[in-house]
Amino acid sequence: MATQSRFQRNYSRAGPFARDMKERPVRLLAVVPAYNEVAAIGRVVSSLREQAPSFDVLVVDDGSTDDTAAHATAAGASVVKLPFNLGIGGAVQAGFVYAREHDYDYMAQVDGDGQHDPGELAKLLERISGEPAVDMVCGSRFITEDYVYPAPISRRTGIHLFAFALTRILGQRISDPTSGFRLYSRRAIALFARDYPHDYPEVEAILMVHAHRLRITEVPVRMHVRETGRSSITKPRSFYYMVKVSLALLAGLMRRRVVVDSGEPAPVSSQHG
Ligand SMILES: Nc1nc2c(ncn2[C@@H]2O[C@H](COP(=O)(O)OP(=O)(O)OP(=O)(O)O)[C@@H](O)[C@H]2O)c(=O)[nH]1
Ligand SMILES: [Mg+2]
Repeated sequence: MATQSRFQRNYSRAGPFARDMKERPVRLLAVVPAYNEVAAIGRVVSSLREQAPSFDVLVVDDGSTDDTAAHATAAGASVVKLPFNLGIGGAVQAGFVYAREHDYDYMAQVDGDGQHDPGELAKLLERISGEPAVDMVCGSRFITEDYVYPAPISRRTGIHLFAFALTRILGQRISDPTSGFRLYSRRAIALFARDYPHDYPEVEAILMVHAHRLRITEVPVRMHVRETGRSSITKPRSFYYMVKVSLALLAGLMRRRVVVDSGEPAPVSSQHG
């Protein structure tokens, strides 16, 4: 069934997703990074089109060696085919660049393995347009106590460790920092189109949002476990994941960034001579 958030219904009053009579409709894009997801991608695209029909759907085929791109096209998605495998970060950043170049107002990120439920995008939309305004909304599996995400204890422990660290750093509760089910505002799209972590990017991206003084929040969602394809976090890669992401967090904390508030002069100026 097609879900429509309060946000969408409000904007619908003056025409489909029109903010008011003068402004253009709000443009929504769902980006699906996909690497060898032939078994799931058709279903993911169809369910996005049925359950989140206000979103355009872009599959970023990350150099797959199977028929992921063909199945995505057949199901009705636009497809950007990367010439070789960049990894999740590169694939998602291609989505940010596409969203920025095509002037989208909000971009959702949805996994191509069927773990996320497109029907729940309505919740994320509702929150991003609510008060106070935020730039990034993450779907979290760990907010409500009446739902236990069926992940191995080792995986959950890793997630909770990063959640603890980010909660301390940001000064607000972050419960699911590895979730790839996210919605971004224009400001977040612009930031990540310029600079997005390439390898296991989700945790580091939250730190970036904080460092650039954008706002983030979470909403509770349910997720399914991956049933087909191959996870990027295999057993041998788990150790690398923990070390790499921990180091990235430390480096991110030490990194100097030019942060500009609206009205401040440009941080870089050019001179003749
Ligand atoms: N494995 C893998 N996935 C990629 C790559 N590039 C893009 N992706 C896609 O990125 C999304 C997230 O990757 P996953 O491996 O599912 O990461 P995850 O959801 O944290 O891990 P699982 O819970 O084990 O599925 C999926 O839609 C992948 O198809 C890549 O180079 N390797
Ligand atoms: Mg997954």
